[in-house]
Amino acid sequence: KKRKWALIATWRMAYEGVNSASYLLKCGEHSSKAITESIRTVEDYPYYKSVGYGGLPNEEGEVELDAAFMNGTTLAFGAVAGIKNIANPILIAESLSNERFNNILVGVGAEKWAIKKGFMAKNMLTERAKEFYQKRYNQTIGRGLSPYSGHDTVGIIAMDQLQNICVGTSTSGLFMKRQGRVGDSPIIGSGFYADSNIGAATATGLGEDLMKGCTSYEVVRKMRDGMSPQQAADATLNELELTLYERYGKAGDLSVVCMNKNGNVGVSTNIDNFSFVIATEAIPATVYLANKEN
Ligand code: SD4
Repeated sequence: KKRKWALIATWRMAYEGVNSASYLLKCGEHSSKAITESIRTVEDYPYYKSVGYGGLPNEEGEVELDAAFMNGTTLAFGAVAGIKNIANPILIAESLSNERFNNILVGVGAEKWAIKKGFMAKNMLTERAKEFYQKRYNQTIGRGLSPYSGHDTVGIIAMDQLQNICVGTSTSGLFMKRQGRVGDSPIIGSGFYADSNIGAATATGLGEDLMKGCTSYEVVRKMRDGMSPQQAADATLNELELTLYERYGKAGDLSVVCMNKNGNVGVSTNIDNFSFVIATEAIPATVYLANKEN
């Protein structure tokens, strides 16, 4: 069935953003606007500990953020990694997607460019995130356990009424990540990919494992080769998980959401209670849960 417009997003935290973006799409706005506005909403909300303002700090106690944007009609993309003290990484990523060169900027270079372009500087570390950091530090590193768990990236795919598909991601990455660590979220093909002639995908979970499978590109490739969104999402995660088990005897958390050019969606995960949000002209923004296959 062909949708007029559609949105799908990772995690419940995307709900408010998806809800407001659904009005934009209903009014005929471009999907790029739906992505930047919805992700900006998630970034600005201080209580989401894994994205934007209020995001959790790295090992050194600094909030370093990753974000990306891709326009599936032009294949233009932009991304920032390890950016500090800038209010909305998604807006910087989107603006970089309009450049012919220098589409991915990291750290100081990304910050300089953002300031030059007039984006807002902001201290992204909140007292609440500091407290949480300390608590989690004591519970994990303090007890000799790995801190690298519990991490959510917002990834949103939007198709507008002219069938333009755009995708965006934003995250503070792995909790306690090393300074300068870059995850899958700003890496084209891994954390996100969009081609309006085929569809789009975006991933969340352990970046180091998601990158091994070029997860988002693989989902889109499988849809190009004829799979439905659900088949493509399942097959990609099953194959990746199998590969990881073969080589390492284990796999990190892996989840993916995708959409084809008709606005039909698919979701796959290897965890329980992976929440995601869908909105189309037929269903208002709704939160669903997916579980790993047995
Ligand atoms: C990362 N994939 O930086 C991100 C984190 C994430 O759900 O998505 N967590 O590895």
